[in-house]
Amino acid sequence: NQIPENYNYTQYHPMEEIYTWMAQIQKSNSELVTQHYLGETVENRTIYYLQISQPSDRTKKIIWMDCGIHAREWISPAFCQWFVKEILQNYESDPKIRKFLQNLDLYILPVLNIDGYIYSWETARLWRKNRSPHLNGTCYGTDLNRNFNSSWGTLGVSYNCSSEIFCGTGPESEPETRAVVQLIERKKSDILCYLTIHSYGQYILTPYGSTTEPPSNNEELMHVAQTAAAALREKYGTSYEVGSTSLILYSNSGSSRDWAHMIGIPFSYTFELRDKGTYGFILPADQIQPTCEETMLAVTTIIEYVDQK
Ligand code: ING
Ligand code: ZN
Repeated sequence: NQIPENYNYTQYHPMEEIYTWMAQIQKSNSELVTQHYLGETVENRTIYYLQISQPSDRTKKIIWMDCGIHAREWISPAFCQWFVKEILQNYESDPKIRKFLQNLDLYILPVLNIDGYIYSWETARLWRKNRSPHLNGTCYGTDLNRNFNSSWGTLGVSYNCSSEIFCGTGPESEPETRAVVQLIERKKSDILCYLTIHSYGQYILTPYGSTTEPPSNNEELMHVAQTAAAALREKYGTSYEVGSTSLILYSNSGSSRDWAHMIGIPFSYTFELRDKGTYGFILPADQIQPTCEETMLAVTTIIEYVDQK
């Protein structure tokens, strides 16, 4: 397999380069990788995801991972790209990867909130939301992680469109949210695991954010996340806290992770990558590699576990 050699995974990349990277990855790994259309953003940009599947006759379960739901969390798209690179580079030599690719398809969405990501590069580094215009263009942006149909609009949200946590005008009011929902709904009986990658804070968050009532498989969800956090820590000693959003942080409604679990996807987690606030969203590029290496260990731990189910 060919990984485009000129791509620097230890730098952050503007959206144009990520589009080119996606096309190159599919082109040079056409046996394994397919680039699919997911939908369109508010500003009519195309959202793609990559499917990594080993050719096979059997129907396989799916691991979903999305990155870049929040514009300023640049380490998140960097991790999705790193993850794809690692899988393609190592699946032949690494028996663990080979094994789970026999049973599982990986669906990777490198950047969901493309308009916001571009805005964060070009205009306002700390932009979080998408770029939907409201009140005749006097304020912009819905928090996509408050826009899903999971107790929408009830907790930890704002109805004011100038707020960072504006939940939108209704559940799934945003095209970016609907793009994810349509695909996941279509595939949900095959999806084992839903991972959504954010920063920062160093947490693996379990459902739910919208209620402190634990999900039915809470013990297993917690056990797997703790095992993943332990694997992550092995690499550089980075500590992650594990628990439900509502219990260890604060309550919020309309998150994609809550929604995914509520529609029946058993393993649903939010990752909050490095750091704990020293640099926050502006994580220096020299931390991309260690962050991605350690996160890789956590994510593959989860994937190996759900593969054994
Ligand atoms: N954090 C997520 C957010 O949507 C979250 C997840 C929710 C964390 C509630 C804590 C409490 O806010 C980030 N960083 O986006
Ligand atoms: Zn976020």
